[in-house]
This record gives sequence, C-alpha cells and structure tokens, in this order.
Amino acid sequence: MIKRSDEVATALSEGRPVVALESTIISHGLPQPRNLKVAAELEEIVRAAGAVPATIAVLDGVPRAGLNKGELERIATEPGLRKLGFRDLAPAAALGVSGATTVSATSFLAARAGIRVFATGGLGGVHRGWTTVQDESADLDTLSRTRITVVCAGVKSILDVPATLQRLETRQVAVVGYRTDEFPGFYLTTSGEPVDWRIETPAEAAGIMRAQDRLGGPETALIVANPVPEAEQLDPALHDRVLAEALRAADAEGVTGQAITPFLLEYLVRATAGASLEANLAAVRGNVALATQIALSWAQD
Ligand code: PSU
Ligand code: MN
Repeated sequence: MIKRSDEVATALSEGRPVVALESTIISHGLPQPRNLKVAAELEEIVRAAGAVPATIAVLDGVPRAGLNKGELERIATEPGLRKLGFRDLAPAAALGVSGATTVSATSFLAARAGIRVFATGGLGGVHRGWTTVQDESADLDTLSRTRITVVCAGVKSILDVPATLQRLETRQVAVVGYRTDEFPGFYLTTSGEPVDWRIETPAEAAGIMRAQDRLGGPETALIVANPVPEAEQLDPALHDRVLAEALRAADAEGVTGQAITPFLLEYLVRATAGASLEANLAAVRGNVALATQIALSWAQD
C-alpha cells in the first residue's frame, strides 16, 4: 500500500540508515517559493551525513516514502493540496486525492514502511482554549501507538505547552531533552517547562529505542526534543507579543480545525517580518541533522 522509492527500499533492505521527513511543513507550514528550496535542503542534510531521506506524502491516492524532484515540487507548489492526518489517509487513498502528511500521518506511514527515525519542526498538541473547543492534534494519539522516534523542537508554541506535556505523559509517550533539562519552545530555545529525561548523544537515543523494543510494551513513540540554538531563536519578547496578536486574529476570523495551525504560523511570519520563519527553519535543520545521527547509530547493529 505504501510505495517506497527504489533508493529508500534498497537502503532499508540493506539495513542502511533512512530518515523520514514530513511534508505538511513544506506545503502548509512554509511560504512559497522558499518551501521548495527548504524541502531540497533538508534532504541534502540527510544525504551529506550519510543517510537516505524519505519525504512522505500522498500523491494521487498513493502514500509514498521517498519522493523524486518532480514529486517534491508537487508538494511545494500544487494549489489546494490537502493536509492529511492519519484519519484522512484512507479517504485520500480511496478517492485518489493528493496531500501532504502531518506528523500523525507521516509517523504512521514511516513506521509501516519500516523507517524508525523521523524529523519535523514542532509537534502538534493541545490548543489553547481546549476547554471550549477540544482541539487536540491527532499527532498525540498517533504517537501513543506508533513505534517511531520523532526529533522535534518541542511542540509549536502557539499551543498550550504544559497541557500538551500532560497529555503526552498520560498517553505514555517518552520525552527526552537533547542536551537540555527544559522542553524546547519551537521558535524559542525553551518553553520554560521541565523534561524528566536528558540525553547527551545520538547513541543514547538509539539505546532508548532498543530498550523500548526489548521491554515489549505498547508501541509508543520516543520524542527527542532538540532546542533551536539560542543565537537562532526568535526574540522571546517579540514572540509573545506577536503570538497574542495572532491568537486574537484567529479568534476574530473564526479560524478553527485543520486551518488554525497554518493560519497562526503564517501570521507570525508576516508579523515578525520573516524572523519566525528563520527560527522555524533553524529548528528544523537542527532536527534533521540530529535525526540523521540517531538513524546512523540505530543502523549500526
Ligand atoms: N512543524 C512545523 N511546521 C508545521 C508542522 C509541524 O515546523 O507546519 C505541522 C505538522 O504537520 C503537524 C501539524 O503535524 O503542523 C499539526 O497540525 P494540527 O494542529 O492541525 O494537528
Ligand atoms: Mn487540530
């Protein structure tokens, strides 16, 4: 059901390292035309470090792991391309629809394709105002029942971060800080929330993955939370001011459901004159580089 590119299929069959990359960040998370350049750049980071990138998306109803240049271009430029969470995969497949995959759909497809390590920007989570709208990203549910390692810069700071961490605890998803005791804040180096576990090396992440498998519990994910370097973060005061504005705008315009995350990210890019975009990209690049190191370590035995 999942079509792996020849390169990805060969690498997996030879036990070589593969890193899954998400496509919603390209189609709905970043502005054109920069998004296509970023998609290619992220793949290059993986290759330069000696692994194979597998960008995941659904094209004409076919879920794919590993896209060629033309396919990547479709994700970055196709007008009206859909955003697909896990629950959208079956309708998209049956109806021949194309779409970019979120963390939930990407995690599921990557795990099914035999890929264990995945890099993204920031996870989805519990939205602010949960008590009135009950908007909790499907990312959390999928991560509670998918054996995948996700490297991210925490969860998007547009969310209710403490509530999201509580949900991850309840859903039994392991969270470790990479060289930090604090949960990262996506555009910001820290969210101010503590994390219970800290690791210093990619090999330690691979060790935790092996321990997960040996334990044989429910098939949960491992979240490796990797902060954006302080020099590249968004100015925290600017972040707080503009985010408050963005949340008010979303409320005033009645934006809800799948549209809210792209709306807020885009608002921040405009209102910070691109500074939030640079911080987002710095976070993603760092995550892809770390995911590659973890995949290399994982493939070593
Ligand atoms: N990380 C980014 N930019 C993004 C996303 C993650 O740096 O656009 C996407 C991911 O695909 C994530 C989705 O799964 O946002 C969450 O959307 P929602 O809140 O609708 O589940
Ligand atoms: Mn949602």
